[in-house]
Formats: sequence, structure tokens, C-alpha cells
Amino acid sequence: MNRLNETTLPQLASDVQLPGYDRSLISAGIVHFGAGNFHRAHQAVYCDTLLNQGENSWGIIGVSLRSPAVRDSLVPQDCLYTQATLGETTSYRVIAAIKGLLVAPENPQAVIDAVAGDRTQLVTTTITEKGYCLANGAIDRNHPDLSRDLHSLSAPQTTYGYLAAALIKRCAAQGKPLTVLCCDNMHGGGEHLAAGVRLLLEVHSPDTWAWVSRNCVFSSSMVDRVTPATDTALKEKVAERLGVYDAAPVAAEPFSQWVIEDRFAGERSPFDRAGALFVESIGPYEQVKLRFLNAGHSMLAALGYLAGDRFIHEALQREPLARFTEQALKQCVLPVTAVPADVDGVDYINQVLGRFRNANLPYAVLQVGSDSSQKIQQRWLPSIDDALSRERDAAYLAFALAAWASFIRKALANDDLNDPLRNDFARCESAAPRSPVRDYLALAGAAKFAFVNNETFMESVDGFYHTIAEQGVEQALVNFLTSVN
Ligand code: CS2
Repeated sequence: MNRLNETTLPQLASDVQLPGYDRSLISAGIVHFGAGNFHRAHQAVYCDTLLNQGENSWGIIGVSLRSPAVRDSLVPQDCLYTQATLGETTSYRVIAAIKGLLVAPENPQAVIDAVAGDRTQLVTTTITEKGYCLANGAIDRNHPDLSRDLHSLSAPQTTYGYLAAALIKRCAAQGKPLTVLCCDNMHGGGEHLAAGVRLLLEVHSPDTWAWVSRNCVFSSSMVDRVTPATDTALKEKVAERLGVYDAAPVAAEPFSQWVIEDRFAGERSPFDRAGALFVESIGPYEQVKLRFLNAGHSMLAALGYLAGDRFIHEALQREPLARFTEQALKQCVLPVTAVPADVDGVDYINQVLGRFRNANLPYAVLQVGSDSSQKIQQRWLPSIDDALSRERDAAYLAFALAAWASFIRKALANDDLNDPLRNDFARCESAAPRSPVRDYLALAGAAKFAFVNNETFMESVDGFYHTIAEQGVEQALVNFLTSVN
């Protein structure tokens, strides 16, 4: 079978949406760090829409910080790939917004030059929570990658390092202003990017930091589209439909949302013309997404894994799991969360749970469960403090923490745990035969939250942990739900 590329594009089935622009006229105004599936199903689609509208300067240079896999799959197909939308109906679209892909460790200078070049107006990131090198919510200067960048920027290890090295070059050339926009599931991601770059520049080039503070803006955004990892079944489905082979298609749900903080240096990228929303204050949108959608996802991932499910939609087919998640979000999280005026909290939660039920887009519990030590810091822990400080009942979140600790323990035992702190979790495992909840939570950055010192709350977490171990998760949930209702 022929490979998808510019030559085979005209052969594709007529119901596949094709790029309607001449790629030779496109320039890459964006450098994106973290060219994985989420980026390719989200931001790159918005860019492709703009390019289809004749906005020629919003092509993308993608950067992979570690693995060459995306570049190796996409370059032989001229960086074209299929985005399959899987819902009640299925549709296929070929995305052509990526102009080139760089693998940072192979050629660090090429990445630095790309960010420093004047054509680049916007740098975006989907480097996942762990890419921000945080400890207890702040930049961790002892993180091994960051320590290396603090020592030398000749071959940076972190996104901060690449940005700092590129900004030194951009400043030396008195280049144009630059916007750096976080597109991760992070609260205040733009502020972390600014803090990381500042930390490095204060060591390597304080004059550049002075220039950056006048010429660059670090902004945040709320990104949303459920995008699973690509499996063989998707590749086969796409090949059958397109009539050519695509080594790196990406599937996503029909829903897509991008809310962007309206702060840009220089020209504002016109993503609103592709359906994004610009807002003055991004915090409440980030919070709603993290505390309802992502928090619900992480609950279902832990509970579903414990119940033996592979996918999120299967976990939701179990009544106690579905009821627990819905009630936790509506009764425990919603009352302590500020929701933007244009969002109805209950409708939002209902819509999210409806999206998670999409059986046409299986989403693995272990994908959501990956890096959970980083994710719960944003998704659950702030709501617990908010609930306790307002003297509200936080029992659902206590149960969720117990389920998370049980998930860590079981995933470790099954060798399923994909987490940057995997080895640290394994060490507590051998050190503490009693409930590991407190040790696990300390690793997951809970020390900066007040709830860890609330003995009544912590005892309830320990209690639920033991109940889950003794009764199994489903029975423990049934008993829990009976006790709270
Ligand atoms: C998920 C997210 O894997 C996870 O942790 O919660 O990737 C989620 O699917 C996206 O944020 C949806 O926009």
C-alpha cells in the first residue's frame, strides 16, 4: 500500500477532508515543544483551519524533546497525517500544518535557531506536567535536567533551557517580540514558563532577562480534547478508509475547546478565527477544566483500574463508579470552585461525563493513570484544601485519594506504573508495610497543602484505603455511597 504523502494526497477517498492550501506558501510562525498526539489533534488542527482560511504564517515547527518517533513516522510522509474524529459519526481529515520536526537531542542548535528566528512569533508547549520540573508546585532547581541547564545551556535538557538559549540569541539580534503560550493541563503554566526561563537567564545572561521582560509575554491557555494514544487498530482503520498507509494517524473526540489568555507580545495569533476563545482572565477556565474534567478522569482511571477495566468508558458503565464520580464533582468540588460566568457547572460536569462515555474512542485507564503523582497536584489537592477550609465535607476526595494510593500499589505490583516517581513509590513500598497513603502523598507534592495536617481527614483516607483493600473497590464504593447519601 502507498504511504500518505504529498504525492499520494490526490488519490485519497473523496470523503476525506484535505488541506486546501498550497504548502509551499506557508511559513512556520510557531515553534511547538511536545509534538505528540494531543498537539496534533488540537492546536495543529486549529492552525490547519487558519491555513485553510489563507492565514499563511501559522505553520508549525514541532520539537520532540526526547524521542525521534514522531519525526521518524511523519517525515517520510511530508509531515502529513490523518486526524480521525470518532464519535457517533466518524470523519477523517488530513492535517498539513506541521512544516518540519526537530528532535532536540540530535541537533540542539537547530531548535535554538528555530525559536530565535524572527519568523517565529509564538512558542507553544505540550510537554506534560513533568516537563515543568516542579516540586511542591514551584520550579525545582535541583531537578537533574534543570541543574544541567543551570550549569550550561550548550545542549539544553529542558524546555526552559531551550527558551533561555534561544532568547539570548534573539535578544543579541534585537529580534522581534515573542509570545510563549502554555498548552498543557496546568494552572498558571505561563507563569511557570516565565519563572523557569528567568531562573536560567539570571544565571546565564541577566541582560537578556531585562530584554525578555520588555519584549516577551508568557501566557496560559485551557486546552481540551480527549486524544488517546494511537494503536494498530486505528492505523488499520485509517488505511482502509484512506486507501494509503499513515504511520501516525491520531484519533480524537468530536469536542474541542481552546481558551487562550489574551496577552500577546506583537501580533496576536488569530486562533479565534478557528474557534478558540480569547479571555482576559484564564484562571477560572483552567480551574474548571482541571477540577472537573481532569479530576473526574483521574478518579475514573484509579477506580476503573482497581475494578479491572481497561478503558474509561468501561469504568463508567459500572454504576457505583459513575455515581461516585458524578457526585464527587457536583457535591464536593463544584461548591468550592469558582466557575466563569459563561459556564454552568452542572451542565459542564454532565457534558464531560457524556464525553467520557464515548465508546467509539476507547481511552485507556492507564493512559490517564500515567504520571498521576504530577496530575493530582493540580486536579484534586487544591479542591480538598478549599473544601476543608470552608468546613465542607471532603469525604469523596478522601475516598479518591485512598483509591489513588491503592492504584499506585496495584500498578506497581503489576508493573503497570508509568510515573516519573515510580522508583520512589517502589521504595516506600518496601519501607512501609502499613498504609502507604501518607508516604505516597508526600511524594506527590502534598506537603504544601493544609489537608495533610488535618488528622481527621487523613485518618479517613487511611480508613478508605483499608476498606478498598478488604472489600474490593466496587463494594467499598457501594458502602461509601450508602453512608454519604
Ligand atoms: C487526561 C487528559 O490523560 C489524562 O490525564 O485527563 O489528557 C484529558 O483527556 C485531556 O485533558 C482532555 O482535554
